[in-house]
Amino acid sequence: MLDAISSLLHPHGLLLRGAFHPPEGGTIVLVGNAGPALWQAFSRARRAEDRPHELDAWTRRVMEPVAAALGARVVFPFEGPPYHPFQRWAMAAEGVQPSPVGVLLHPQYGPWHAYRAALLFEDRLPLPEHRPAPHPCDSCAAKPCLAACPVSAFTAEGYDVAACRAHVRSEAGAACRSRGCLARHACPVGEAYAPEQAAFHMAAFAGLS
Ligand code: B12
Repeated sequence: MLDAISSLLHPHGLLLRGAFHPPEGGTIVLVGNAGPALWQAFSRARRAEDRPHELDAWTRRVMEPVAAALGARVVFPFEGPPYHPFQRWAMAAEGVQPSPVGVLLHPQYGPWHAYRAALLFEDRLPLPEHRPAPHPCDSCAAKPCLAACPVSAFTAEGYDVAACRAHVRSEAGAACRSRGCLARHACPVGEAYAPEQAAFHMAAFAGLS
């Protein structure tokens, strides 16, 4: 079944990120992206009339038929509030743990990955055993992510969203807008999104798209 799901996702640049059995029964399968494939597939199929939420609209268009073909329900990270707990699900589904700046760190992709949908199955699908990998942040003494933010938005008290967004929208925030979050870039793990994709996500975050 997992192979069948992966094959349906592949043409759209989407990955089966992991799956788990929630206590309430059934199976939750997480779908997401890492690497350049999602951006390539989305760029071919994007529609201007979907603005300002082009990626969300594309994700629905792609995932609803996939879910129907599999007899699953599909839910999305952008539905809410209240939001579906994608980060909690991700920690249960695959070897990711929070980085000091909040985004979940993947042992291979670093901070450069995201979740796009979850397929909810009523059945308890057989799943391969989960082999936990070491969390890269545990052996990262320097924690360059914490020092890289130009407005020190990441503190012991949490993430200062207002300071981050104001900076990204300002003239001084040009590097964050064009390259993507500098704290994520400071992470030594994983390969950053291409500038065009990074700029797209930052514009959406800053309300500039
Ligand atoms: C609201 C939201 C935001 C808000 C507020 C975020 C905030 N930190 O306060 C804004 C708009 C500011 C935002 C910004 C960004 N976001 Co955001 N956001 C969300 C959204 C839609 C809902 C989060 C939520 O409230 N969930 C509800 C709770 C109940 O869910 P939960 O999974 O149980 O939450 C648990 C985890 O979050 C965990 N947790 C989170 N951080 C930490 C840190 C520590 C130390 C620990 C122990 C636990 C922990 O604890 C929570 C309680 O159990 C999610 C999508 C989703 N549905 O989850 C994306 C999501 C979290 N965002 C994501 C991203 C990538 C970003 C940005 C980097 C986007 C960008 N600019 O490129 C930025 C920066 C975020 C940052 N550095 O923290 C990704 C994270 C992927 C990942 N690798 O982890 C998500 C999952 C969306 C996705 N499509 O994948 N975001």
